[in-house]
Amino acid sequence: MKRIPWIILVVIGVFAYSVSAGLLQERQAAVIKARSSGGATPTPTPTPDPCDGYLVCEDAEGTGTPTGWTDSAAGGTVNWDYTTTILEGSQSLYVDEDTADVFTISPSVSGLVSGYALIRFPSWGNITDQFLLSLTDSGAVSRCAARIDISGTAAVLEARLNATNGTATVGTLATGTTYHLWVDYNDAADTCTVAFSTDGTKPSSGDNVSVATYVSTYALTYLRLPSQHTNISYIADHIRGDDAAIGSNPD
Ligand SMILES: [Ca+2]
Ligand SMILES: [Ca+2]
Ligand SMILES: [Ca+2]
Repeated sequence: MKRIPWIILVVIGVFAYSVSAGLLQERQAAVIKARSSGGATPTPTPTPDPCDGYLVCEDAEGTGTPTGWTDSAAGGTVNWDYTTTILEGSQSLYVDEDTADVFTISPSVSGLVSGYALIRFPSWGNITDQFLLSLTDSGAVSRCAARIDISGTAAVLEARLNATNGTATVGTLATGTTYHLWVDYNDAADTCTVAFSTDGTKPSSGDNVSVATYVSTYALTYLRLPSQHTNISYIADHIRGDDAAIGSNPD
């Protein structure tokens, strides 16, 4: 038998080694891939989100008018970066006379619709029946609202459902105090309820509650913080809106 030249044996040997080394590398890569994809994925620590579940949630902490809000400054100013008196965090909203700030709830909601805000009056003059916080329909008509009557150093609130007013609160508000304010439209009960407190506990009845009753079925599209009179300006913060009741000290 003819002998195979040694050089050919060397070439065959090198080729076989290369192929086996390549296969080994591929196998190792596959094992590494399988380990990395099959291993336990680290679970990130959840960051508490105070806005979870709310349809409207604004603390005025960013710069300028937040997404979803429209400023309507007919004769005054709206300042979303107010720092003269801060109700919470590092900035608040200041709504000056003859202005309004409107959040568009999309899609509109019906059933039980609630609004909440921290609110404080630096100063004021006498006014009656001025809208403060209201839930309005797609035509921007106020359907369930908190209205304020100011006389001297004291103010009272009244609920208004469509055009029907509830009895004004016995409890009064003053300048220079921060209040928690709730407005609830309840379609099933045909009521609009306004409540306020200084400690964050939501009263369901008593001196600081006003209820308006009117047979109604409204879908609500906007949460408005209006200031429609030259005698009223206020600071607001921690603004919430929801299609469920907002209770005491909401997140
Ligand atoms: Ca704030
Ligand atoms: Ca801001
Ligand atoms: Ca109804």
